[in-house]
Amino acid sequence: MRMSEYFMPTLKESPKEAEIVSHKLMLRAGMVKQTSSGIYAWQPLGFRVLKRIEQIVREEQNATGAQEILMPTLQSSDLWKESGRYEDYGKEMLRIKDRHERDLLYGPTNEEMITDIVRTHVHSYKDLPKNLYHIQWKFRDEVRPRFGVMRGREFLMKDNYSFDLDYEGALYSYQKMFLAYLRTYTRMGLRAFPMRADTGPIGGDLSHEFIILADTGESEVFADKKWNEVDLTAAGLSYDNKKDVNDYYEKMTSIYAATDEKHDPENCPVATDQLNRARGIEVGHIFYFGTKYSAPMKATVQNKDGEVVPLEMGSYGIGVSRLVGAIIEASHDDSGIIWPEDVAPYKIALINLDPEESVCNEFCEKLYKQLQDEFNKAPFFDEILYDERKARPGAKFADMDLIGIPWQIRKGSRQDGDTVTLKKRDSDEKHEVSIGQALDMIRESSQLNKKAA
Ligand code: P5A
Repeated sequence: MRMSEYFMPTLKESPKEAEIVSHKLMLRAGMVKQTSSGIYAWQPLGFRVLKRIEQIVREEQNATGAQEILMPTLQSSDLWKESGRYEDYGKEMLRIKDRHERDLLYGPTNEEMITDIVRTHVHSYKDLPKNLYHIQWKFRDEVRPRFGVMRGREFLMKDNYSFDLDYEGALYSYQKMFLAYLRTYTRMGLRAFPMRADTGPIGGDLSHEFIILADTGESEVFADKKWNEVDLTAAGLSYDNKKDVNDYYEKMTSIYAATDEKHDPENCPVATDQLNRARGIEVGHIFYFGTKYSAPMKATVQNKDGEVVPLEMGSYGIGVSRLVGAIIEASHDDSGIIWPEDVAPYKIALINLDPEESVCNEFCEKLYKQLQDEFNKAPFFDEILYDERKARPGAKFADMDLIGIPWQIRKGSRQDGDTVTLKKRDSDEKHEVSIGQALDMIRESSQLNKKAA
């Protein structure tokens, strides 16, 4: 993408309405625009990051055997009356009437709708287990939408729903998701801790939140200091090996960590001096709730003995749009955002410092094509941002640091032949090297090798 043509409305100053650093940086980088309270339009740079996060979530879900579907944003109130949640959900639910005066609502979550879909088609234990997910916009009329996309009213969620014959099967489904979540956050450059949590309006009594630590986090969290050393990558395990999945889950959940709702200072199993107290952002939440929806909604199957039993269910959510803000909270400096490579809107920035000088300009134009040929996967995932604007070098450096592109190649007319400056955004290291050496250094980075392969 050529910066001279790009729609990237960056701002020099932090807008007054933004209270936390991720919100400030998202506005300054021109990623989003608030269109009403807690509702955002995603501009090109922000949209690309959102799509990258969505794709990582999708790949990790598919790896577990979960199947992607798409349910609508608008739902009929009838199903919610069946489950009993229509009244319970209160003012957070946006209620709408159609021209026939029928009650609709903008879905805050989809337990009812998926239960209805599954009860229509699944009637035998032979059809189980099933795990279905979608990535869809939700609406919750939050009392206090704030912190930009972090607590929006309209927000993008990945939600899936598992259906099993019995408790044992449901627990295995839960544990696979637990593992998949750790892998998902790791790929985004995050350390997300699984913590025992309250279930709120979703229900059930087994639930974990996935929390990343940040001073601006909305929940207070308590965790055994042992967590500082724990490997959260969940690497090397197969989802098909029930015992391995179970052992890993048992190991991780045996180390104490809880959010404020679940932490009981009187009965905390960890000594006070062994306990870390911090603030955290909830980037995911998983629930096992058994037959809470299937029983009242009569979603049943026949078991091996011919008995009709309600389905055992769980649901699993990841805050896809919240993650954009959460990653920035975890990864920034005074100059701007530092994107982890796999979620960066572009992997490589080429900064042409003298677009009006013909030798420099020709070099950069040729290099731009070469970079696109080597690193682009598909046109949609164009990896190269090319700054060929006629602007001061300082302004160009500041913009590239603000928007956080991981690899930056600078070329000016004062540099001989094929010498360029390669800058790494995260470490701020700069290397004066030949373009060949610069590309070797970029290729050595494992993620880019994978993409280019
Ligand atoms: C699980 C999937 C549920 O809704 N039903 C389907 C269950 N869980 S949850 O904890 O309420 O939400 C899942 C994740 O969505 C994100 N989230 C939000 N993101 C931005 N703005 C909001 N207002 C908001 N509310 C929830 C969180 O990351 C949460 O973990």
